[in-house]
Amino acid sequence: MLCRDIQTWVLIFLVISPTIFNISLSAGLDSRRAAKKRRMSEKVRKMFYHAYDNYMTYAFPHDELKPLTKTFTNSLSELGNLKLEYLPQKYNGSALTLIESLSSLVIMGNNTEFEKAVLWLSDNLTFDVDARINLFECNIRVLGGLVSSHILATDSTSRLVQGLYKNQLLFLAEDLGRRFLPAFDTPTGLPYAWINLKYGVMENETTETSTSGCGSLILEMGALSRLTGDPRFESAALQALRKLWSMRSSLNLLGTTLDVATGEWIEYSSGIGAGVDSFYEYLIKAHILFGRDEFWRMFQSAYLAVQKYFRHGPWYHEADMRTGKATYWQLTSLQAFWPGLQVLVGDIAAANSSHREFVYLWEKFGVLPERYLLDHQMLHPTEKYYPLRPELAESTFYLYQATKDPWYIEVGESIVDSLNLYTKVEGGFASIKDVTTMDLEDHQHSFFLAEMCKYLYLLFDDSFLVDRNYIFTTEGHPLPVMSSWHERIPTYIQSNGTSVKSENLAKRAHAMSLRVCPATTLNSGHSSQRIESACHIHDARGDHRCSTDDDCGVDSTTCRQRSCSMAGYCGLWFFV
Ligand code: DMJ
Repeated sequence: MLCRDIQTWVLIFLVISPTIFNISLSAGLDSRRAAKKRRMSEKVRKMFYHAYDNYMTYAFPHDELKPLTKTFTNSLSELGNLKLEYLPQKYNGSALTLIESLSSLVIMGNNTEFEKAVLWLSDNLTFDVDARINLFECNIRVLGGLVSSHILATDSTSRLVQGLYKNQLLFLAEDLGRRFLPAFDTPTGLPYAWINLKYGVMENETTETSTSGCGSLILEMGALSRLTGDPRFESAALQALRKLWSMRSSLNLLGTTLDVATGEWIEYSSGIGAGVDSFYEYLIKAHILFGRDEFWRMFQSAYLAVQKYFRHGPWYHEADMRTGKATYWQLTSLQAFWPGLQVLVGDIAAANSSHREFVYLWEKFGVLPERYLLDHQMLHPTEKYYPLRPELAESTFYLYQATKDPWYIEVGESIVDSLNLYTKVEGGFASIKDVTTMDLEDHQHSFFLAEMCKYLYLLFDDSFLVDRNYIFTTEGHPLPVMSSWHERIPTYIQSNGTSVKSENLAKRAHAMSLRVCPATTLNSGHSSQRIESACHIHDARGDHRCSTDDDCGVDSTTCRQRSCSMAGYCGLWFFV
C-alpha cells in the first residue's frame, strides 16, 4: 500500500515538476526583464534631463542648445531654410526646446517642472515677432507642442495647482493658428511654405512647397479648431489636404514638391522619406483621431500604392508618380518612421522586416546615416550626418507595443548606448557631422527632447499609456482619442471574435496592443544567447521577390495569405 502511494507521488512529481520548473523559470525571466526596463527607463530619464538642464542653463529662452560651445541658436526661423535666406534681424527665440519638452515632462511625471514651464510661457511667449518661419516646422513643433500640452494641463489628472491654469497655452496656440491662416490664401488653398509671424506672407514669397509641408497640418489645426470652436483652422488644413490628394496620379502616387499658386507638381519623384513622410502619417492618424472615413479612404489608396510601387522587399525606393518606375534607390534615416506607421495599420510582419533593415544599418554605423545608397551599398557622399533623428526609436517603441517582443528592448538599449557613447557631451547631446568619423556638430535639435527621449522612455516605461488612448503627432506630441472628436466610434473585434462599439474598448484596441510575436532564444554559439524575434518573416524566396501568391506566405498578425503584387513583391494588400 505504502509502496503504491510512493509510486503515485513519484508519478505526480514527475508530471508536475517540469511545469513548476517552467513557471519559476519564466517568472525569473519576467522579473529580470522588468528590472532591465526599469534600469533603462532611468537611463533615458537621465539623458532627457542632461539635454533639458543644459538647454535651460545655456540656451533658454532661445530656441535650441549648442552643446559643444554651451550657447544657443534662435533656430525656429532657420528650420527648413537650407539656404538660410531672409533671416530675421531682431528675433530672440521662442523657447522652442521648452515648448517641445512639455509633453515629455508630463510623460516622465515631472509635474512641477511642467507647471513652471507653463507659467513662464504664459507670461513671456509672444508670436508678434518679425520672423519668417516654415509653416510645417512651426506647426508640428510649436502649435503641436502647445495644443498637446494644453490638453495635458486640463485632463482629469490635475497636474497643475488648482486655479493656476486658465487656458493660457490654448490662447497662445490660437494666436499662432491665426497667424498661419494668411498662408492658405492662395489660388489653390495649398499653403505657402513660409510666413512672417508678424506681417503674413512676404512679397515675392516662393510658391514652392512640399507634400508633407501642406499635407501634415490636419492633426494640430484640427485639434485647435475642436478646442477653440473656431472652424477656420481645421477647414484650411482639410481644404489643403483635399487639394493635394486631388493632384495624385492615376497610380495614386504623389510627388515631393509642388507650386501652391498653380497646383502643378515640381518634383515628380517621391518616396516615403523627406518631403513626403508625414503626409502618409497624418492620413492614418487623422482617421484614428477624428474617425472620418475620408481620411481612411485616402490612406488606404495611398498605402497600397506605396507598397506596390516603392516597396522592394524590406526597403522602399523612390518612384516617378506618373509611371511608378523606380528613380532613386536610397535608404534614409527619415524613412525609419514607416514601420511605426505599419504597426498602426496592423501590418506587423512588414513593419518588422523593414525595421530590421534600419537596425542593421544602425549596427553597421553606430547610428543611422542620413542617406544610404541601396544600389551601391554605400553612404551618400555628402549626407553622412546623423542629427539625432528619433525615427528608429519611434518604430521600435511601436513594434514593442504591438508585439511585446523583448528583442525590441534590446534594440532600444543599443540606441541608448550609442547615443551616450557618440553624442553625449558635457553640454548636452550633439548631432553627428559624419558617421564615418563620428565628428560632432554643435546642435541639439529640439526633437531630441520631444521625440527621441520620449519614445525611448515609453519603450521601457509605458505607464503613461495605461488605460489611455493617444496618437502621437509627427513631432511626438500626444493627442487623446476622444469620442467627442470622433465622427464615429469604430467597431473593434474582441479576442473572442465578437465585435463591439464602445469607447472603453477603443482604448488600445488597435494593433499596438496586439501581442503577436513571441520571442525565441537562439543559441548563437557564444556563451550569451541572442533573443530573436519570431516575427522576422522573410518572403518565401528569400530575395523578397515573388511570381505567385504562393511565394509569399501568411501575414503573422492577420493570418491572411499575403499576395504577390504586379511589380513582383509580397505584401498584404487588403487589411482591416
Ligand atoms: C521631426 O521634426 C519630425 O519627426 C518630422 O516629421 C520629420 N523629422 C524630424 C525628426 O527627424
